Amino acid sequence: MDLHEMDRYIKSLIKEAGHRIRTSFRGDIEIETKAHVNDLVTNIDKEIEQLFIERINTDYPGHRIFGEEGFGNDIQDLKGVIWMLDPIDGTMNFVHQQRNFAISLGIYKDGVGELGYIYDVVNDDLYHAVRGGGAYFNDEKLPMLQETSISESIIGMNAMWATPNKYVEHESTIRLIRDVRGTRSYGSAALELAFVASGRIDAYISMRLSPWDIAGGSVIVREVGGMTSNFKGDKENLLVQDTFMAANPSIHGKILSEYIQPK
Ligand code: 2AM
Ligand code: CA
Ligand code: CA
Ligand code: CA
Repeated sequence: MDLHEMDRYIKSLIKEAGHRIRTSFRGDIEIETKAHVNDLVTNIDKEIEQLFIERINTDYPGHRIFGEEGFGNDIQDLKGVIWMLDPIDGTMNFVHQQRNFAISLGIYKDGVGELGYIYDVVNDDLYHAVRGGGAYFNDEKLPMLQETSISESIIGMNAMWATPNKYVEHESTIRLIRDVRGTRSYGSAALELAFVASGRIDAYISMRLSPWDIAGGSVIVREVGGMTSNFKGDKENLLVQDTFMAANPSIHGKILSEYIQPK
């Protein structure tokens, strides 16, 4: 597998998909709900996933595809090469705001993240990384994350963290909200991972994410020295939904041990 050849191929495919999404704003978008009334999906999410699948099947036969909308393969193990794709991460933002969403893609070989891409479609900003080759924001190499502290940090999290919930003790997470410099909630896990990698926020925590939400971003975050795990501190399992955190290495352990008490 020639990673650099694949990298060029993927960048071109992602830009083409992004162009299609931007063009879709001029037409009608069909919105449906999935698991619940606020869990949205559109015809564009589905079309973009199908575009990737057609291209991958033609140009990379033998590779498997794990996509959110379910048009890819039934993935039960991580053997071989798997493209983990979220065609639109932040569908609610896509529908309501026409911004703050991304295409998210991670390429894994035998369970190891080799390539990662997050494309902020509206801003035409591509974050990417090749394992061992550093992470990039467009053509700019991203620096390694600098040491920071909880009191100087901005944490990406949503408002559920301040409410009673089934995942964590919310008294502890309210203490985290008080102790940090600020919180942000962008509504796209992939973009929040891109912001951790580029140092715009210092951590991102989520109670429930799927493999395609984090596959690309984890590769990018790790290339700048960031840490990724579930709330138990274990490496993420790319076959299941789980809790997830990505953070600057100087605060990752502290957030887990002092502020997040899984139920
Ligand atoms: P999505 O837009 O691709 O569904 C904020 O909602 C973030 O959580 C988004 O990245 C969203 O991805 C993700 N997410 C994961 N599971 C979700 C679910 N069941 N409902 C809504 N958002 C979900
Ligand atoms: Ca979704
Ligand atoms: Ca998603
Ligand atoms: Ca999605």
